[in-house]
Amino acid sequence: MSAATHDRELREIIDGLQQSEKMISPKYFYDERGSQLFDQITTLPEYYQTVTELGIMRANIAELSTLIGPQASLIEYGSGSSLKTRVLLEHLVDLAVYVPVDISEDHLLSSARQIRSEFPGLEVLPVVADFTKQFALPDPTVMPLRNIVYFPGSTIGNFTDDDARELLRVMHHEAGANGAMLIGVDLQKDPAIIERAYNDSAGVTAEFNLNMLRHLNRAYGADFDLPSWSHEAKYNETEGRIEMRLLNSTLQTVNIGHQTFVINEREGILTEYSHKYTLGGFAAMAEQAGFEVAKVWTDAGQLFSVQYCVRA
Ligand code: SAH
Ligand code: AVI
Repeated sequence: MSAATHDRELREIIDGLQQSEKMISPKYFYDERGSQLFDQITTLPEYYQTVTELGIMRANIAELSTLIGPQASLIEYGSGSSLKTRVLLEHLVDLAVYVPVDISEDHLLSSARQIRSEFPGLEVLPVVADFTKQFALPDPTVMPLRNIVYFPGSTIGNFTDDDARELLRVMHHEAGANGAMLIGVDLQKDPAIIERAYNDSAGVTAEFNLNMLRHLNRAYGADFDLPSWSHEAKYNETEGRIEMRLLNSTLQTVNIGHQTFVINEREGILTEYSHKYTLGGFAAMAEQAGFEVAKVWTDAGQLFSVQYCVRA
């Protein structure tokens, strides 16, 4: 990471801690350990999202492949371990290039190496970037016929509606006139199912949440007293979202950069929203960003959806 990026991120973290409710962006979950913990989450029995999305992709891959067509450029936002992408890579016809974009540098680069070894004929051009900021896309060797922006996992739900619309607008621009977006969108359902997915019995989500403070201590020189913090995830029915917080149990002083924060006993830090959508609600948001939802696939239980969106 460049010194300029480090300074910008440090300012952003300090700014979040200065808000009336302290908050830190969920992108700070993802150092190498955070990415590994997320991979573990995807295998938990309570975390229905990954297995359901994978099932939807596998069940509909022939239709998906026809819609995407040959010689596309596949640009994936927040690619992580590119698990679901493999279904696409195995079936898309003459893919021109795969561009995984992720903030978690080491994890992205080792995933890209792995993909290259599994798909030797495919050009793989990883981009280490924060996709909420401007970043340059690499030039592929083979000219693609169209751009497919791929955004699986319902990572869109980690943004407020305003920020999500803004991100979708960027993707709309990236897709270009004849391109498309393929996006995984988690759906509203019985809140008990959702809360269980973020309060797993093995405690992996709690570790994932707490790892954010470990990451801030290690990479940004903070001194959070780790044993004082615990995990909380609650579904807010009014907002249709999980709200994840870290809760402090003992009054402490935390130094980061040149700032000092007094954090009270029982004070929390908001670390993540995970919005759950209705099909209509997501379509309206996508429309405001210039997309028309052309096709929606769901599972039998209507837990999750995969949506193919084109320019309206
Ligand atoms: N797409 C995968 C991983 C989802 S986890 C799946 O569906 O299973 C979210 C991923 O997005 C992580 O790999 C994380 O590192 C990445 N990420 C989160 N915020 C990001 C940001 N602002 N810029 C780039 N990558 C980000
Ligand atoms: C990446 N993102 C969509 C996950 C989610 O479900 O919101 C991150 C996560 N947080 C807790 N568990 C998983």
